[in-house]
Amino acid sequence: MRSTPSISIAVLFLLFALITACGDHVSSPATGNQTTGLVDAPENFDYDSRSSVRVVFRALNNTGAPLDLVRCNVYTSRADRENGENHIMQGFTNTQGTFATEVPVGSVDSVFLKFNYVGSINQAEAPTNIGDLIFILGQGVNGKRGQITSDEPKDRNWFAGKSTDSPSLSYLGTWNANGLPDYLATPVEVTQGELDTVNLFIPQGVSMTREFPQYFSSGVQNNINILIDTPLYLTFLHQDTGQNNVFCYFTYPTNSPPDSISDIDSLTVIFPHAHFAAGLQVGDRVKLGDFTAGTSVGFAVIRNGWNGEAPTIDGHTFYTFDEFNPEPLVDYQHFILVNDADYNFRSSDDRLLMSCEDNFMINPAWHNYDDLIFYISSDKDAIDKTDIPEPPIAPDCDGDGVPDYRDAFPCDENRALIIEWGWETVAFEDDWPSQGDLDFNDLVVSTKYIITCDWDNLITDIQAQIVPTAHGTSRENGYGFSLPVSPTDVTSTSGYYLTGGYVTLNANGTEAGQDDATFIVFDNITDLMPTAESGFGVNTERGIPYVQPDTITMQILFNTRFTGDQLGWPPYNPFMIVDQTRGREVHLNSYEPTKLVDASLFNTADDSSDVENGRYYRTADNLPWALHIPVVWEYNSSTGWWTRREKAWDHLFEGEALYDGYIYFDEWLRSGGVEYDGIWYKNEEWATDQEKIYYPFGIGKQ
Ligand SMILES: [Ca+2]
Ligand SMILES: [Ca+2]
Ligand SMILES: [Ca+2]
Ligand SMILES: [Ca+2]
Repeated sequence: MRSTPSISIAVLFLLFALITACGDHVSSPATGNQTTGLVDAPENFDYDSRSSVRVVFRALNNTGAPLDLVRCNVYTSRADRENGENHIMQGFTNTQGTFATEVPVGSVDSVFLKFNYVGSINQAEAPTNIGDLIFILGQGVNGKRGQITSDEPKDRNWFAGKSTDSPSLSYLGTWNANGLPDYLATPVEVTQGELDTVNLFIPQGVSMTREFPQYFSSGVQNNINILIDTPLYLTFLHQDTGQNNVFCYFTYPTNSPPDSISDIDSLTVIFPHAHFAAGLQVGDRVKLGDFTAGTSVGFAVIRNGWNGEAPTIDGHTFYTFDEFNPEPLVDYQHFILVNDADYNFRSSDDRLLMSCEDNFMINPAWHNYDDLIFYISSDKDAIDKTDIPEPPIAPDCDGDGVPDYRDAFPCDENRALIIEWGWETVAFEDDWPSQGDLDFNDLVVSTKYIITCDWDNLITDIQAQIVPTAHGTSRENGYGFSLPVSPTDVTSTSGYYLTGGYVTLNANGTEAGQDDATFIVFDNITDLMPTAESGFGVNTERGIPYVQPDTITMQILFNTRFTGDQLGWPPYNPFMIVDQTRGREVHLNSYEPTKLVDASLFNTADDSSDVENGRYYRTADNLPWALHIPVVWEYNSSTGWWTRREKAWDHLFEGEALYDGYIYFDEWLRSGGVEYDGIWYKNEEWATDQEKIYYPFGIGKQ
């Protein structure tokens, strides 16, 4: 059983710390003898735990024409992608249809990519260890259509259904082994303008009943009433469902609609397997037939009716007549039909857009009706468009070219998207230029950056969320970061926490006297996060109650716009200011100090910097004073606590050397980052001595 130090011992520690008034209280380190178990790191080792992958998004239509201003997203989990949250990178395609970016991937094995654009295969999962990822809309990653396999069939018995009636099936022709019709008509080009209309008709990830109540008002027509003899074609635009659906039509005299499913003689199969996995491409179309005036055409989707060889039918079928649908209590609408009025105004034929929802409904507001999307084309004015709603025109409130529905700031011309960089950790040793005890807990800071860009992917402002999670020292340390741009590029800075009186700011909140824009987040951790009466530092000692950290939120606005490559990426160039001595600043190794560093400290004690040659913050053995770890504790908004995240980094108990807690750290060093890269810092049994790694006392291991 773990023993708990008594208060008196803790008080003694505190007194000792106050008396010695130096950093770590555990056997104040003599220099040079702290590397037990450690070997040299290679001269050129950069300590960069981040792995990154280059991702190139290419948005093209079905004839290869580029699609401009399509939003591209990168996530590190499938759940984030499905929720549209925590995108680690976002950007818009340019006029060539391209968005290319470097993406930090930490230790994740795969990334989840998505175009916010219907009208093709628009999402993919790709491993992070295969080099550059090129994701072409509609074609998958690196030519591999890996994301188009169907889901396992889901439980089909949620509802018994109102009716066990099923019409018979009839066919327009044969199909291949995947269910692709042999009777496809000549495909048509689907232009960006048309795809934009489809995207406006069915924006990604919205509740259709909430956003577009006009599609659901009583009296809307979801069937096609033919006024003039015409052929009808159905053109495939999009599939966003795991179900292997069968898509069908049926006819009836306009003046004698069916009263029940048993009034429908047969369903004619249009697409036996309405799925990209069948080999369907955007623009593929089928001629339904030639229809005479006075005929009406309805549609039906048989949920998961493709059995791998042929269409089948049962009661899990959704119709354009709401009252035939299987939900037992309410006649839910599963289809949306809209009049593509803009196209019809310009064109010599007519077009209606149609989409459907293939899930059984409990609440329609939960659904986005984008499981299958088609358009229906006819001769001019051949279809009665009364009671068929029109989609909204695409408003662009701020006129930046990004329509409101895909502009994260619809009425702000300076902003169009948000990149939410994930939480990361920076951990410091504060004995610099002496090596110290290598517990790397003298200041531990979690950072999250929210980066705002305009339509051209240029950064307009950043929000820094900085959470000091621990300080295992008696020194009054501060924290800041710098950006490789001029202080005059900054309009304003807000949210910093300065109490020490030794930092001087310019009017725009950047630090005075700097060539690079420098931001001091806090200048004295002990004001921000005071040491408890019975403890030494905060959140580094066994038996001392955990202190919930505060979050400092800083807003930095730029008056010049920067690319991500110009500004760099979080955590930028972070540094600690030791014990309120402005010149004693500690950076990640090889990162340049700011102009206010006390350069006389370089190459003293254990520091072996070579300022002329850009060598900074390394010992003779190439050990660092600060580490950037691309994972973190996680804030749990329901408990209000920072809690352990599985596989995340936790800092060490006071005085425990990092290499004793994380047992593969030294192998990572020795190999110059080849061995155990991206995993040495995982707080898992195999990689750690759990006795040495901090856990929140009073909360316990989770
Ligand atoms: Ca806009
Ligand atoms: Ca905007
Ligand atoms: Ca230390
Ligand atoms: Ca310490």
